[in-house]
Amino acid sequence: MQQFVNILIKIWEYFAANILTQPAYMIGFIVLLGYILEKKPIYESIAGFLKAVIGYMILIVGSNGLVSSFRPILAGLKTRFHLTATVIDPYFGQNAVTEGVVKTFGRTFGDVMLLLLFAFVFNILLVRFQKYTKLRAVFTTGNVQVQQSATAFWILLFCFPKMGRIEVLVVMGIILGLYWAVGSNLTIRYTQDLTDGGGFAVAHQQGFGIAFVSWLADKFKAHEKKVQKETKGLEDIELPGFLKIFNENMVATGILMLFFFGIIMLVLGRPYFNQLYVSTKGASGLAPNGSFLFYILTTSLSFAVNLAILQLGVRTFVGELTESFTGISDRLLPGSVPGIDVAATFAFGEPNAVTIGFLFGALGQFLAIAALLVLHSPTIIIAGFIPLFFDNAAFGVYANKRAGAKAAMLLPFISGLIQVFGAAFISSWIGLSKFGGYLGMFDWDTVWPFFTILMKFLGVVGIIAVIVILIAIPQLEYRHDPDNYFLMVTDYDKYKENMAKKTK
Ligand code: ASC
Repeated sequence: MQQFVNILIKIWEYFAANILTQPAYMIGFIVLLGYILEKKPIYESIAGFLKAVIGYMILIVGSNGLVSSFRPILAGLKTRFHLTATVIDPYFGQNAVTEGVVKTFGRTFGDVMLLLLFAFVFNILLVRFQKYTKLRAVFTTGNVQVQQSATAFWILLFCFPKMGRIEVLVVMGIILGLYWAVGSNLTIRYTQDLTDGGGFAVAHQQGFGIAFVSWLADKFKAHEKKVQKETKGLEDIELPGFLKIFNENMVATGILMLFFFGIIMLVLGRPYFNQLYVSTKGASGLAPNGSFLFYILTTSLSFAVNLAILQLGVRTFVGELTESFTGISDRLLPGSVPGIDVAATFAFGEPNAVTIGFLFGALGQFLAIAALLVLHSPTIIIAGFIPLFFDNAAFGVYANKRAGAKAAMLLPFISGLIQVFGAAFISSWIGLSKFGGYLGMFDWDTVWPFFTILMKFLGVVGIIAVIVILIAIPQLEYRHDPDNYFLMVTDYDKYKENMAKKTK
C-alpha cells in the first residue's frame, strides 16, 4: 500500500514539475488530447502539439524579455532611494511566502503544491458539473497557480493559525478552486467579444478585474451616449502633422517607452546599471565602458521588440488551441473553454491600447505611491513590472474595445491607484510586507483582501460566506441571460446573431 502511494506521489511530482506548472506543455498536451479525441491523424495531432508548445514558448520569450528588462529598473528605485519597501510582483510575493512561512507559522512550503493539485482538480469538477455550477472555464496557467497557491496558503494561515494541515488543504483547495473557476468564467463574455469568438477565457490574476473594468467601460459608454458624445477608439484617432508617426504601433510604443523608462533610468543613474552588470555577471546592466545613451535606447526600444514577439507567440498557438479544444468540449468537458495567460489578449484589439493601458496604470500607481510617502504610510509599495504591465495593459485593451480611448486611459489609471492602496493594506495587515514582496496583481489587491477580512473577522462563518459568494456569482451571471450564457461558448456565431438582434 505504502509503496503504491509513493509511486502515485512520484507521478504527481513529475506531472506537477514538468507539465502542470509549465503552461507551454500544459497547453500542448491539451491540444494533443483535443485532436486525439477528434480522431485526427496522429501526425496532425503531433504537429498541433508542437505548434502549440512552440507558440507558447515564443510568448514566454516575449513575456520574460519584458520582465527581465524592466523589473530591475522599477525595483531599482527601492535601492536608489534607500526605501524599505514592499515590491508588488508575483515572484517577489512568492519568495516572501517561502521565506516567511516557516518563521511566521512554523509550516513548510511543501503543502503549497498539494494545495495546487486539490484546487485544480476541484476546478475541473466544477466545470464537469456545469449543469449545476454554471462554470465554464478550466484554469491552465500553472506558473501563476503556484504563486496564488502560496499566497492563499499564507492568507488562510493568517486567518486560522491553529488550523490543522488537512483542514487547510481542504478549505483552501475549495476556495482557490472556486476562485479559479469563477474568476476565469467571469472573463468569458468579454473575451469572446474582444477576440470575436476566440474560444478561450483569461486564467491569470485579474479575472474579477477584467469583468469589473469591462462592466465600468459599458457604463461609461452608456453615459457618453446619453450626453450624445461620440466614443472614439484609440484606432479612430487621427493625429495631425508630425504626430502622425504615433499611428504606427511600434513607433508609438518605442517613443513612449523611451520617454518613460528614459526618465527613470536617468534618475537611477549610470552607476546603478554598472552595479547591476557586476551583480548579474554581465547578464544585464551596463558594461563599465558602455554608452549610457545607447543602453537607454536599446532597453527602451526592446519593449516594442518583446511585445511583437509576445504577439507572434499568441497568434501561433491560439488557433490550434481553439480548433483542438472542441475535442475536449465535445467529449470530456461539455460547454467549456480553456483559461489561458492574460498576455494572449494583447494580440487582439487595438495594439496601442496595450501601451496606453500600461502608461496610465503607471500614472495611477506612481500617484498612489507618492500619497503613501506623503502620508507616512508604514508600508511603502514599489511598483513591480508584472502588475503594472500585465493587469493594466489588459484593462486598456478591454476598455478600448468596449468604450474607446477615454475609457482606455481612465480605467487603467484607477486600477493603478487601487493596486497600490490595496496591496499596501493587505501586505502589511497579513504580515507579508516584512518579507519584502507581495503578489500584487489586481484581484489580489481587491477580491482577496475582502475574503481575508471576512475570514479573519467571522471565522468559520467567513469561510462559508466566501464559498457562498463564489458559488453565487456564476448563478447570477447565468440568470442575467440564460439563453445566451452557454451559447457564447458552444456556438459563437449564433450568439452574435442573438446579441445583434437584442441591440437593434
Ligand atoms: C504573471 C506572472 C508571470 C507573468 C506572465 C505573463 O503574473 O507570474 O510570469 O504574469 O504570466 O505572460
